[in-house]
Amino acid sequence: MNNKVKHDFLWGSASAAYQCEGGWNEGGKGLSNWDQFCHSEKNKKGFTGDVAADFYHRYKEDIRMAAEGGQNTLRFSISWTRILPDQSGKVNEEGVNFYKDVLLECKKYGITPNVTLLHYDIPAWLEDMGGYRNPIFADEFAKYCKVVFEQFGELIPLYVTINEITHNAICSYLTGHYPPNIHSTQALCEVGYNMIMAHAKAVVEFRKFNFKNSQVGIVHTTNTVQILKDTPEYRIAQRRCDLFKNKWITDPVILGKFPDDLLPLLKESGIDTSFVKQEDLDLLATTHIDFLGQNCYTRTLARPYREEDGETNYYPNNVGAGQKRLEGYVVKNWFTSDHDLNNPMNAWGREEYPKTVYDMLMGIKKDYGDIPVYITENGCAMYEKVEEDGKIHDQRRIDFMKGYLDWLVKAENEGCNVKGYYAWSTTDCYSWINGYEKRYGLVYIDYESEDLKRIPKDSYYWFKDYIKEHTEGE
Ligand code: BGP
Repeated sequence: MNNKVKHDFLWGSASAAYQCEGGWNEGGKGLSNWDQFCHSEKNKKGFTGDVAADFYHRYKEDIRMAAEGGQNTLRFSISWTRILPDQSGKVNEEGVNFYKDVLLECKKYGITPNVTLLHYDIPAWLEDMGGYRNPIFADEFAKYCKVVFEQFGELIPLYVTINEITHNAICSYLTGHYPPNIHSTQALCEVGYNMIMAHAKAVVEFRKFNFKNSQVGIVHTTNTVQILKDTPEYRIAQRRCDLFKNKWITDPVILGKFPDDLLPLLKESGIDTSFVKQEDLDLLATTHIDFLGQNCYTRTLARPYREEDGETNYYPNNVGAGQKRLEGYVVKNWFTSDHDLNNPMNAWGREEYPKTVYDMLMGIKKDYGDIPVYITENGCAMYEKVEEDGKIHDQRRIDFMKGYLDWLVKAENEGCNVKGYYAWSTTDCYSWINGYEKRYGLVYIDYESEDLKRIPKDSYYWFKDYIKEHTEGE
């Protein structure tokens, strides 16, 4: 073990259009579902992404700072409605030029762009037609992706179709705290299925271009599922939790088919699975991804479901310190989340468990062989403020990142095909529903200041040193 990753490892940080761009109604951009939701009375906290980190106007500064922080890659997303503002399909040149400028700026510093086509924000007009739940979503998404491939081609070497299908579908259609605020297990299944098909159809479009220097993948958030007791009941709960959290995404996108035990279990749970079409399954079987992006924050602990756990739901913590209930899931007759209270939790009730990155990478190797993997997000949520010396001393984030990164380096040294790591997030930004108090950035943003002043945190400098010390040939 040399404690270093290969010389061409990608080291960087990540963001998403709605969370960092701002400029919500500038440059010919159309309305997205998040613009619509945040401007409606359903937005109880009142925070919006209207300005966010103002990346739309300050991208040069942010890209320069990332490069100066030793990063050789950046992950960001394209806002669908900046490219196609309305249903007519007419391309918005101003939007295209904005992303071309961003890509040029990356090139200037030798930064490899890793670009997500859909990170939670879909057009408002499509949302009004049923959004992800309407099967036309898959075709509309593929049309938009085709335009992006045409416009940017090999300027983008790493294309991600969709960010976190599971989390997005669960929050939007099960818990219902994300737009369109629906709570229905039937809808959750339909939406998940349509998103997989949207991904598959986008991959079909991508392959038509025969790019030599661009690859396509998807970003999933794997929560490695573990159990605290090794009994047959716990192992059944573990498998069912793994199906619910991971395998219904990773199996179809990597192996081209849904797990054999999934549909029978859904039917047993009263789900009408008539939305599954043979022609879709045939198409899915022909698609494959070039790489897998894995967002990695924590693991999931599962235990057997009990009557008193109640109905299927996901309980997020969007309140932060003070909320008593820990983050977790109940899936009726499948499993319920378990908790190991000996481990540290963040203020939002999420377990911090660094070894999960190692367990996850080993699990992928076991189940899917040597598919290239990028850790597309990993980050530590904190309440933060500028200290008297004008700096942000985020030692807790440094300890968090060091924990996860040491396990990542170990996995790479032991033969896992992990090729990159992205800290969430490049700068502080909007956190879905939580607003701006929940910070993740390597760079602090003073939201009170007129010019949204950027201040690199201690973790920004620490990350730069870590990259140097842990890359071969540095
Ligand atoms: C992931 C999302 C990101 C980001 C992150 C932190 O699920 O892909 O967009 O938001 O989680 O989550 P949160 O802001 O809810 O704490």
